[in-house]
Amino acid sequence: MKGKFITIEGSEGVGKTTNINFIVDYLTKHNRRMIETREPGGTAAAEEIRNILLNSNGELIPDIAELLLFFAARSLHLENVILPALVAGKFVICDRFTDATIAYQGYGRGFDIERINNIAQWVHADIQPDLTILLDAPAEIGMQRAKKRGAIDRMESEEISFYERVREGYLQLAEQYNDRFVVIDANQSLDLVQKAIMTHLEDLI
Ligand code: Z5A
Repeated sequence: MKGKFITIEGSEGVGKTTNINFIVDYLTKHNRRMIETREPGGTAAAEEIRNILLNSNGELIPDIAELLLFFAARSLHLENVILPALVAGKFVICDRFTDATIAYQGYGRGFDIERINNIAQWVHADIQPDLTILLDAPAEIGMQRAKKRGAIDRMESEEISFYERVREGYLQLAEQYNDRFVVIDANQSLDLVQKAIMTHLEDLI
């Protein structure tokens, strides 16, 4: 792969969207070719799956269906968008990837992590991000920020303890894969968050 795969992770409301805009601006100023994309989503069919996952219109989505839908969307996204961009030498800036499945479906819902890793291996073999930026903040801070935006979706309707487990899961992943993860305190000012992100981008480019 000639390109670089950058993923942005964190519990809800930690500032992923805000900081992805910053990363895109930074890489544009440095004349890097890139695509910006997200999970679940990134292709027409994967966006339909996103819609099912986030707005099920009251229909029960069993946890196993949720897990498999995230991976189905990921497979579509990888084949149609991520891999072609990486092969073409572009930077891929992706809002969430498999670390989110381990944090949310593994630590959050309680699925066996080994089993999730086996499905991940099946879906994307050895494709891993070159850099994963984990924006870390206490769950209640992220929830307060997210709620200010208005209506909440199905995945945003859990108890706070769920998002606390998700945060803990992310921190464990960051420790386990410290060769590609950087953890940034998302509870500090946006200016400081972006200075920290810039340092890691400089290293990467
Ligand atoms: N999910 C899953 O379960 N399993 C998977 O495998 C995958 C996903 C891939 C969709 O994700 C849901 O799917 C998500 C996880 C699950 N559900 N949850 N919960 P998403 O990424 O599309 O949605 P999200 O996690 O809910 O992201 P978000 O709520 O859109 O938040 P964000 O993008 O991280 O935050 P933001 O919109 O940039 O910022 C929120 C507000 O905070 C905004 O007003 C900012 O101006 C403000 N902000 C940001 N940074 C700061 C600082 N530093 N200080 C003060 N204010 C700030």
